[in-house]
Amino acid sequence: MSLWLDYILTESLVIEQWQIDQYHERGFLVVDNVLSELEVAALQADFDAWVEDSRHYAEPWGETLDGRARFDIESDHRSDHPSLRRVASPTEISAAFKHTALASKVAHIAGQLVGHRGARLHHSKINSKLPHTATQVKWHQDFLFTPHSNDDLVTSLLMISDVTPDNGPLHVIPRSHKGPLFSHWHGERFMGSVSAQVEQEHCQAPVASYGKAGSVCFMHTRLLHASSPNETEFPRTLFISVYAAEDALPYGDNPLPSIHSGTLVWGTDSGEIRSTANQLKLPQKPKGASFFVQQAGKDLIGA
Ligand SMILES: O=C(O)CCC(=O)C(=O)O
Repeated sequence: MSLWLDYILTESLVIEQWQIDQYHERGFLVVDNVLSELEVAALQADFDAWVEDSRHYAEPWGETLDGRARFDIESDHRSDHPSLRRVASPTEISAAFKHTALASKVAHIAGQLVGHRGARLHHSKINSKLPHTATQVKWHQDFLFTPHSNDDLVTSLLMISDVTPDNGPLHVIPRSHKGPLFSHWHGERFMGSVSAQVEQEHCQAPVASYGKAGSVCFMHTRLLHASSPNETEFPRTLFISVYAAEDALPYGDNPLPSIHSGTLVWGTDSGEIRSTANQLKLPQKPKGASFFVQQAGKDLIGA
């Protein structure tokens, strides 16, 4: 490598080696102040407009590439109590979200954590818990939704609002990425969550991940995680982008296909495929607007 190229690569590193080591050791890493107040404000403004829109709908609405709804609402949604829980692929309808997922420090840090030669965006979404809303996420591992030929995938969860220990933060099981992949099938149905027995045996010592708006939790794709409803008056809004090593070949359907899926966001494209040993049953894609319907046992597939 030339000295000049070496210099450019070193200068472009945005986290340090101890942070990369911590991510690999614990399976997650929280980095504060990844985005500036101005950058977060642009994301918040677009999101606020979608929440205002949601007051006019009683069902999921909008359309994404595969014909499913872009905006998904919780069962407690009303015009005077908005409960917009998901915006799928916001990069397609907002310049601010597109820039964040494809060209910001979030993408560059994800690239460093994925390692190897480069990283691609796989999909993105907003998960929102507005004040006093019921949305919860059951224990799961992301890789069971997005299997690839190798598991060098990282999920970045950018805090658009302040996330506190009380407003429904993400909970993770440190080091669980070093353990097995647990089936998310319950009998003949893909439910998008681990069994009650796995939860009992492996999910009893969770750690909350929280921080100021602009912070990001980077999470390994095998890490067990979940979150509870928001019973506070403060919103909890996350912009979630999933990145895969550029040499990881996706298996099965992308659950949130987008015109930006597969975009190289860091490093180079080697043209190679790398495989690691994993065994799992392919997921079912939800027929409804998002995986929340699968976890609630309300999806039509297999019903
Ligand atoms: O929104 C959350 O709290 C967790 C998000 C999550 O686990 C997911 O979308 O896979």
